[in-house]
Amino acid sequence: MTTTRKIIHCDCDCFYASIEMRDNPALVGVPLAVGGSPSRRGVIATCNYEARKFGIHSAMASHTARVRCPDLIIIKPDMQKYREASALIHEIFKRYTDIIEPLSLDEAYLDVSACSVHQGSATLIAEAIRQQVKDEVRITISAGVAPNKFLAKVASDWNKPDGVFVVEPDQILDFVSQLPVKKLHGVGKVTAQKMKALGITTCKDLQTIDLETLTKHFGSFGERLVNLSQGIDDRAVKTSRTRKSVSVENTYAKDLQALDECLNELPELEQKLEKRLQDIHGQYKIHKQFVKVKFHDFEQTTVEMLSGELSSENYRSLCLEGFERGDNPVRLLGVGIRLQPLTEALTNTVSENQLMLTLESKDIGDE
Ligand code: TTP
Ligand code: MG
Repeated sequence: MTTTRKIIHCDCDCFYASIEMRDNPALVGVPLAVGGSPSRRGVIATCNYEARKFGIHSAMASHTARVRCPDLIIIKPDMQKYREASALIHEIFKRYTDIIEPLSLDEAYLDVSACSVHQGSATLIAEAIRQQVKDEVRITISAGVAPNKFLAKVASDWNKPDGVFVVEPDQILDFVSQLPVKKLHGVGKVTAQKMKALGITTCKDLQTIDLETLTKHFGSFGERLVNLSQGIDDRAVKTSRTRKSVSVENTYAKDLQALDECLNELPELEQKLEKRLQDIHGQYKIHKQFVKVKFHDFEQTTVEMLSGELSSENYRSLCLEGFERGDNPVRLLGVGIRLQPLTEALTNTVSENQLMLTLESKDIGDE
């Protein structure tokens, strides 16, 4: 059964950069990025739309960004300011509904099905939110309005920046049919490539493939693909996120015999973990780090410690402790972090670095 809801997905435009332009008008109209220093292997957190014309984007090395646009101004992130703006925006959301699912500091789903303001028109509510953010926070926020989360998220990107796009229930099939499969949640580069090989590039193509074939190629994701390709998505807006930890692990073809061999594997695992964290940037603050060790005899142990950041040194000492518990060859190593949702973090005072799960946190320069 499908549920009909009124969902708004709100997403600020070039969030960190918008705040910086708001606070320093000299930065308006010129290419601007927020991120780490090019000279210290820094990374771009975001950039304004002028800078995007040069092909600059989030997670790009600041050095590369400078090469693409020598006039680019790069400023250090000021997380405190961004958190304050985020809290103000959240207050505006709360005027319309309590069913809010923040995805990051600048982005949230709102379920306004039960809201009676503006005759219950989600379109008018979205416009009111956009106007209030403009008036009270002095930045722009784009919105997508649709009967479900998937379509609302795609829609908020449709008329960015400073835009709104509405998908009415009777427009769903037309809207979704034109979408490239890459727009589907869960379809990354590899899956998109696999689909391309099967002649599938848009949702319209996907609609013509039967469930059996999709299951054969994409496993249990097949059923979800059938639904998404028709614009069906029954996920509710969740007010408190349930994810508690993120981890990556590796089972080795040949057991690791000594502690040194284990320590040598850590950098690769940490890199993988950082990659996973990019997907959920801004949603959580790091609470703990842990290492999991499974020994040759299948005994397994997990060692953890309180920590607000991803520290390689911590992983080394956790690994040492774990290894010593078994003192046996190791067949599997894992590294991970335990998380607290940002909603909790927003109400606590948290230290500067705790919220920054993204790459740039490691390389903040001081230009
Ligand atoms: P986004 O909403 O992904 O990007 P944006 O708001 O800068 O631009 P857009 O107009 O396309 O929405 O991310 C919100 C903020 O999160 C962004 O301003 C900076 C931060 N961020 C990072 O620190 N690292 C990243 O890799 C990304 C994607 C974002
Ligand atoms: Mg944004």
